[in-house]
Amino acid sequence: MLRKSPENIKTAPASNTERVPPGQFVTGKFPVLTYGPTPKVELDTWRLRLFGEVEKEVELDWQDFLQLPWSKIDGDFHCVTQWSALDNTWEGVAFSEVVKLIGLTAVAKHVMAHCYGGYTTNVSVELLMQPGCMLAHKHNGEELSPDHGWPVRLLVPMRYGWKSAKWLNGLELMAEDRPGFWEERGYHNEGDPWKQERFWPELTG
Ligand SMILES: Nc1nc2c(c(=O)[nH]1)N[C@H]1C(S)=C(S)[C@@H](COP(=O)(O)O)O[C@H]1N2
Ligand SMILES: [Mo]
Repeated sequence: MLRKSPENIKTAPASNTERVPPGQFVTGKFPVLTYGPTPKVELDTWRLRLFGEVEKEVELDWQDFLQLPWSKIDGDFHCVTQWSALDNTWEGVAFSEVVKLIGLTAVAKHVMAHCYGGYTTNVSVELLMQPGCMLAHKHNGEELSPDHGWPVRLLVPMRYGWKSAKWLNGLELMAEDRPGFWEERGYHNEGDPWKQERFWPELTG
């Protein structure tokens, strides 16, 4: 399950090195990568829980979510299994807009994303506040398909894809960092594709 040695990772074609992080290969498709089955989510029972180190805990239903300010971003998507899908557009609600609803306590420094199906992943508040990080509902002009996280996935374009949690149903603000599903199982805590932060440093040497 764990791919460890950087020696085994071929570098991307030279012409793409500015767009494509080292060790990645461009695919024209948008593959599905999920651990386990696609959970069944329905809009009338969909909820997004915003909790933890916040001034006000909030639970959004679908109508609440639709009323938040929406934005659109362009971005590339890099999976740690080495495929990169370039030129995606995403539409949804910026994490920074969600923060306006809940307010952060002084010690809120980390976020655990929670999903239908039980998947989790951790990201820093500092990173999520950057432009491009959003709760996405549309990909390339269309609603996400069920396999890609419908109705809402987290999108963290500057990290490997496993940080972009599908079927998002909670954001937990935390004072201390905690590893999510893959971060507990050998994936790097940060996951910056430009630094090839694929696996725990102790696995790659
Ligand atoms: N809930 C959930 N989110 C998830 C995953 C998952 O297994 N469950 N897989 C992650 C991984 S490893 C990647 S690369 C991307 C893939 O997104 P895609 O299936 O839309 O291409 O989703 C991420 N988000
Ligand atoms: Mo991935």
